[in-house]
Amino acid sequence: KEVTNDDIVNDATITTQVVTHGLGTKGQRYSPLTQVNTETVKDLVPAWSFSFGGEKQRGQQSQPLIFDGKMYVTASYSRLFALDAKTGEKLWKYEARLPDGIMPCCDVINRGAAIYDNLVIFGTLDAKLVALDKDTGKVVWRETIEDYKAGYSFTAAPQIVKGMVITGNSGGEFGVVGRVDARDAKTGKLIWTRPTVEGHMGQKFDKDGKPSDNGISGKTNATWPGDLWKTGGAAPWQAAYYDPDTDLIYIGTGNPSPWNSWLRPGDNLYSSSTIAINPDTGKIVWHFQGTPHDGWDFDGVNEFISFEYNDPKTGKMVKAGGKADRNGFFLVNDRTNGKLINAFPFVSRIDWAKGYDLKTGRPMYNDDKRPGNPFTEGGGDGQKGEVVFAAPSFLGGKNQMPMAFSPKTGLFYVPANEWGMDIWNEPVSYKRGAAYLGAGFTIKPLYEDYIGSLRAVDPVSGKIVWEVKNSAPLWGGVMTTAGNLVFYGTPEGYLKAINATTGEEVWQFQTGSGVIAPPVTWEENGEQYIAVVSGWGGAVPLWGGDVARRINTLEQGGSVWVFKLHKS
Ligand code: PQQ
Repeated sequence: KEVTNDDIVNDATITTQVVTHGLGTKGQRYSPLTQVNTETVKDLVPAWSFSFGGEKQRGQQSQPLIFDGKMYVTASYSRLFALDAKTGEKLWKYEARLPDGIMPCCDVINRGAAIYDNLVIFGTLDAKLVALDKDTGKVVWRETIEDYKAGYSFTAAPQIVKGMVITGNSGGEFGVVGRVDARDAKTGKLIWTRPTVEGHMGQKFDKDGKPSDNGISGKTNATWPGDLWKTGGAAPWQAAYYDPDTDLIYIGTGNPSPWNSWLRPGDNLYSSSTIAINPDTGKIVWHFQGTPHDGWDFDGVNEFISFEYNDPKTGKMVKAGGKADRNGFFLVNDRTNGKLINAFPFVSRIDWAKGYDLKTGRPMYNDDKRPGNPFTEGGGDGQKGEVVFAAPSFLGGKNQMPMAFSPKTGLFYVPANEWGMDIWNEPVSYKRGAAYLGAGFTIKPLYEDYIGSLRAVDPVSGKIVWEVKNSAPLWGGVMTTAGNLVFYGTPEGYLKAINATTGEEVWQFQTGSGVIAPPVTWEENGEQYIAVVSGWGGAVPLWGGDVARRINTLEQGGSVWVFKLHKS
């Protein structure tokens, strides 16, 4: 049995499989399954667990895929396992041979694979894409995305759109050039490439591999001074999503390089933005920049999730997209043209801006919360600019962990974090393959009793309907179901189920290590299964400053857990 384009496009409603990152290419992470619901969830028990083994117990962020009774799940250090979805029995394993010099910024994680035809496709930390025969694990094709020695890496899950595999790249902390690529999923051949830093030319390739320019990303040099656009970052390091209705690919772009914003006056397009790309041409149809001229490492890579609502004033249905931006604001845009409809905080404290002007779509900055210019302040010695305290921290009101949207409740379920940072600027110059920040920082908690908070967010009213606080920062994705449940994991090791309308906790299970990955669900032979990967790691223990110290008792791991209802 092979995965077809229909399987991909209809993944959100086919309950026997999970063949896309996001439980559907729109990424709503909503399942219509109801067997596990607010009444029955108390009987949810483990069906099996599988250990990734090895000495390489590090952060595990993979969203498993399910097809034809098999699970395909990636693990730290660029590994991929095929398992029997019912028993957990190992069918095969692929382990990439990684060179010594890989440069992932934030742990050796991977967020999952894509599956198409007879292939399971995933990206490796040395910035390569590998397609494996899904039945044998044998390599069918392998392509290099970019040179890992220049700081490129790959951590995201690829997405399949119209038979193409869509990927971005990582490396924003090393002055790489962000890029979205489309490849023929069956052969790995490049179809188009779309740089996400203004000034770089995109290309489309014909059947014989002959390139033609498909437009420059904006005007050359208009928003970057001098040569800085050549190393501008804006890495789209998370998954792309696709809405068949608008026929647009939506992907977020990361921070501009370097972090020190005084070195790069201007908006620095298309950093920290949502961009909508035509899948046939690879051209940018619209962009919305959440943090123009970012000075706080507010990558805009957070997922842009298509949803519909009825405008309370006109009663008309609006084709919207929602994004819980790393910068602390929940942004709602018209997904046909990018126009900003609504912007409101989803965290309790935001220092860098007062809000957005809905007319212009631009943030209203608090200028005194931009870390100071080392060349005019802090003694003017050119070494260290004025330190400012600003919230959210650079790890964001939300980071890589994807939120979920329930068309049933009309609510987004957002894994948010409350923290701030001391941040300052320093001089820096670009050196290939070296960190390119020009900034220093220390993350600090805002509150004694919690950092994480799962929040039910109404995208129309801008209200937080309920929240469940968590001591450690939340770092795992969310799933919601027609059983009126919200599932998410915690660094403390729990997978939890919450009543989607009330916020009441109705179930939890201790997985033995921190959960920083999104759960999935499917059914087989009339039984609903729920799976999540467990294994603490990611950016927080590496970059979390005072917060990392507060939670340094958490243990690493590496396993998949699968649950179903206990039959009495
Ligand atoms: N990855 C994590 C993680 O997995 O926990 C957290 C982060 C990344 C960040 O906070 C980043 O800023 C970040 N930035 C880039 C980039 O700019 O290229 C890549 C990644 C990544 O690939 O994981 C992260």
